[in-house]
Amino acid sequence: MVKIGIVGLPNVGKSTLFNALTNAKVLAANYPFATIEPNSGMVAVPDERLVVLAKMYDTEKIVPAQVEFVDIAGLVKGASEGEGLGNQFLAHIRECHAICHVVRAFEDGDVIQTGTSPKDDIEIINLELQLADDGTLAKVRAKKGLKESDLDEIPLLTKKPVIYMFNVDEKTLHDSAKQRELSAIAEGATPGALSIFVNARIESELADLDTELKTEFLAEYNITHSGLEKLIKAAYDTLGLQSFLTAGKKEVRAWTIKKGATAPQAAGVIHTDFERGFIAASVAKYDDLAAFGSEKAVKEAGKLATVGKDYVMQNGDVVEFKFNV
Ligand SMILES: Nc1nc2c(ncn2[C@@H]2O[C@H](COP(=O)(O)OP(=O)(O)OP(=O)(O)O)[C@@H](O)[C@H]2O)c(=O)[nH]1
Ligand SMILES: [Mg+2]
Repeated sequence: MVKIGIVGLPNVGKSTLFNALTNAKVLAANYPFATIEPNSGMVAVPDERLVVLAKMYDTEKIVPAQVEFVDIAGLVKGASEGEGLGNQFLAHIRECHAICHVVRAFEDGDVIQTGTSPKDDIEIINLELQLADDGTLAKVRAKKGLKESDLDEIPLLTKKPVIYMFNVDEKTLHDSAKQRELSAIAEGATPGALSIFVNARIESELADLDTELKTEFLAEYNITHSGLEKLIKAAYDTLGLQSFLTAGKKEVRAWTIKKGATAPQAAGVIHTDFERGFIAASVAKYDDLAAFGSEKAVKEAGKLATVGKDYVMQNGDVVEFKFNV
């Protein structure tokens, strides 16, 4: 399962974002270091296709893909030397696949500001992550009998893909010039990193609502995609992930695989036996299913393909594997 660690300065809205993402109601408060113990929460990856397929296949059970989020204490300058609380919890971030770096970019005189500007704030955090990695490497090097190549195995923080999540006010949410400016700062700090823009407070206030109501309220703010959708999309893109689907009477389900994975590799995500005993797969495109209304109709239109072991999976493939075990 994909695991994403949330980092940033104190009081920038990390826990507020965490609550918006997971609806967990952890303490988010207007003082630095509100978070002490790390929070972790699992979230279903939003995927409307599952609902459509469940209707089509008359299925009760929908099993979405899941993502785990980890929220830790804010990091401060000097964290690597023990300043603040965040450093001791970086171990939790080390286990993550990607980092969500939350940067304050909202104006609110009532909320204590621990940083100075998005650019400086980002530099402080990235320097602390770098110093934490240096410390880890030094510790490992000090151990006798280790080869330099063993160092490649260490899960370094600075090697993880990072997504910059700018916590913005309503104005900035619709100010594309300002967003370009912030993206450029992120790009300067981490070339190739994706930037997303979320108003964590609005979204955390809507966290209780069911998806439909939430979508409606977000639309009132002219927000077309929730922070969760944006962050998960960015994470999947950065990590080179995609999903394929299985659908039947028993369940409709989304599975996460690497882009470029072959049919047997995809089968292996369901069960290692499926990969070993892979014979073929029958693949319908989700879009065809949605257009034709049923698997039968897709088949009659000649759009149900049987693929072999070299087939490279595509996003939205609805698959049935044939295998022997
Ligand atoms: N105006 C405004 N305030 C926000 C926003 N997001 C968070 N806040 C406020 O900022 C304060 C800090 O939020 P937290 O989510 O606790 O921040 P944190 O980054 O988890 O802080 P630590 O755990 O102390 O590191 C709270 O008072 C929030 O209500 C936002 O988008 N807009
Ligand atoms: Mg917090």
